[in-house]
Amino acid sequence: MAHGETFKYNYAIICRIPQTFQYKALRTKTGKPIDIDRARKEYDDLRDILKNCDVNVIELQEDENYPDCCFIEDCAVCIGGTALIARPGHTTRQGEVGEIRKVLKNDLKLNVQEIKDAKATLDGGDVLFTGKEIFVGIGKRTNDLGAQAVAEFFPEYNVNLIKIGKCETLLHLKDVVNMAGRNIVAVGCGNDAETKDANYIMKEMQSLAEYTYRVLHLDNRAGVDMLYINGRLIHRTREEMGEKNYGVIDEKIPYTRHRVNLSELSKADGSISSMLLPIYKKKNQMNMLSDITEDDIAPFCHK
Ligand code: CIR
Repeated sequence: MAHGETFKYNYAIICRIPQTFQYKALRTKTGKPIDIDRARKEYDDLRDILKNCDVNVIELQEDENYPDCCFIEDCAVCIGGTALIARPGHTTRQGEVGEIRKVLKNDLKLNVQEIKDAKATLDGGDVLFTGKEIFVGIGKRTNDLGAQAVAEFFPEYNVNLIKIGKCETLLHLKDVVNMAGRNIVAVGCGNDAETKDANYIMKEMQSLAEYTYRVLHLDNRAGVDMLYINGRLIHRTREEMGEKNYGVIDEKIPYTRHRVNLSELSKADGSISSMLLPIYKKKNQMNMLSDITEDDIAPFCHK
């Protein structure tokens, strides 16, 4: 991918929130009940922000059979014109990929790839693309085979594998690290256990990385929940991340910012990036299979 094309997207696929989300969404912490109307309002706000970020928003109908279907990021890894269909690590989510596959293949005509090994699991939320290389977290949702598939299907990038199984505070790698801009990695600490996990991830990333990045330190998970897209940063509200983090972002990020409250969706472990599949499709990218044979071209070849 050419340098100017990283973090540049022209489509974003999102998926509406089903009614079943309210009581059946997977949650690592069962605490306060989810207010579905508020969750849908958060989704609408994010959709409106995306529409202001120079992307064509493709909105999928919710599927009541899949309470977590709004967390579409976990269903595929899309980098450049290639879309690798994920194999979600939680059984209740595995069927979500069917609809996504159709859109990526038939509507967007991307180069869609499948992981053949039935034992592999891979959630998109475990894959961090820095624009130059890829980090994959192997833990609760993604296993070794799933991570190896990322390396296999994106051979043009250095793919670094990080074991996150022992990080109790992490469901996905991107709960703790996200890109805040070109070459800027944001990392989120928090309570003792969160800080321990964040320090471990940063150490691993630093020892594996082929490139160097600036690090933006934030002191809670809401602070690090962000998405860099088309030269803009979408992040959580001041109220959710606190004054200190908001001040750090104010000071360090000079480009356009959009704020979204995600407090209901985050009760089911949702994050900004989890809500969309950003895609860059070259205008005239066509997947044509040639049926020309050697015999057809032989008369035109001078030996
Ligand atoms: C789940 O447990 O699968 C959903 N409730 C949350 C998924 C969030 N995905 C992500 O951050 N990539």
